Amino acid sequence: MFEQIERVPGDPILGLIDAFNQDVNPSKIDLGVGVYRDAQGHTPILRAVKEAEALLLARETTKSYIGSHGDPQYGQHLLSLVLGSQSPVLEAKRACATQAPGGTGALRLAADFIHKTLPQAKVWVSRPTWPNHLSIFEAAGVPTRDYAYVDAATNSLDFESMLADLQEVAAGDVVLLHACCHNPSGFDLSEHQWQKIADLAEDKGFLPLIDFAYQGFGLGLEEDAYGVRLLAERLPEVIITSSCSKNFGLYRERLGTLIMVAANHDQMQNVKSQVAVVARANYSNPPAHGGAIVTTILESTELTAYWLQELDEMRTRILDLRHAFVNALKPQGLGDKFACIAEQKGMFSYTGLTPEQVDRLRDEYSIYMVRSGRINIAGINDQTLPYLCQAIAKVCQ
Ligand code: PLP
Ligand code: TYF
Repeated sequence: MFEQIERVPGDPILGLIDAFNQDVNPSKIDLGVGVYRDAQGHTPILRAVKEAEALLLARETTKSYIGSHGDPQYGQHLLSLVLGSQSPVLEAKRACATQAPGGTGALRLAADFIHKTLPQAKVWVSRPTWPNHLSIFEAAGVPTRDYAYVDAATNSLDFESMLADLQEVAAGDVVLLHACCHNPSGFDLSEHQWQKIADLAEDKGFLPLIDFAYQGFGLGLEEDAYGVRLLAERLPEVIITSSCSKNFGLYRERLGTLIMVAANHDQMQNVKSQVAVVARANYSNPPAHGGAIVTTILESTELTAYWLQELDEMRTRILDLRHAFVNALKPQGLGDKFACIAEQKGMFSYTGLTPEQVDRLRDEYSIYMVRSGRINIAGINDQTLPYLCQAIAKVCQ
């Protein structure tokens, strides 16, 4: 039977990893996949994580199942981290958390939940968005539409067009928003713009699904949650998918959380019961180790202090690199063209480089990035910055 099966292309972002590894040029630079790197180009295990794992090794007494929603203590910690420890939403007991295998797993739970319980709903995604968003909804059988987000001509956020497109959203549809550090563009909504989105959601009756994959990588842990908290507090219903891959550096442990916010406690319990059904049909119970690490960190003042410091170091390294990059492009006469890089938030930037320029950077200079012109800022370091800027200047001539 397999003779009829066609080969399909792999993921274009993850495919860059293989292409980069095979390149023998010692000057090669990897600005592709969105993984944090330190000044030495490593993706380190955080000290808080290592110490939590040592404690877990000594303390752990069972490997039995943890239940479809995961560890309830972990869930409580994530609710506080995402919604705020003093959140009126938590006070009203109208939010619940389900531990999931990564932010991706949380998104798939959300997609399956929508398919199962809101079968009329379409999901609206930003144009552009993380390509896996489209794959996840397609796999779950949920139709998607898109709304304007980036103006390609000026490489900037086009909020007016975004609002205009969202006017077309039907009541009961779902609008997927990036909480912060928009992937791929790095263009985030201001507080004022979030308020406009909240007004529109109220007016139109759409359901926001907020993807929160980079909490702590933009302006800070609390600041990055502005839009999430505003919508959860103002609207009766919100879906949030959070990831611990980046902010705890737990990429391969697969740890994320689906947070469902309902109008009241009773409706939340109904929704929660449906999420359990969806989780059971997917993978039954989530993996426990990542959640146990995060719970151990957040229950220790000492480990929490280490974690907050390490997270801040990652965030400020990216921020410093953004400014260093724009400054290094100034002598090449490209300071203005790439000025937006200092303004964008998080790990990613849309550079405005064309697919042809991206191809030349790869073929002639062994510099790897997504063909859309997206770069992972954390892939830059002081040693590679001059070579990178010279190469960009050459392809922009
Ligand atoms: N959402 C966005 C926008 C992402 O960029 C990512 C990946 O990094 C994820 C969700 C999922 O992350 P993970 O499944 O690794 O937790
Ligand atoms: O956008 C990125 O680079 C990260 C990592 O299928 C990633 O979100 C990329 C592609 C993918 C899964 C994760």
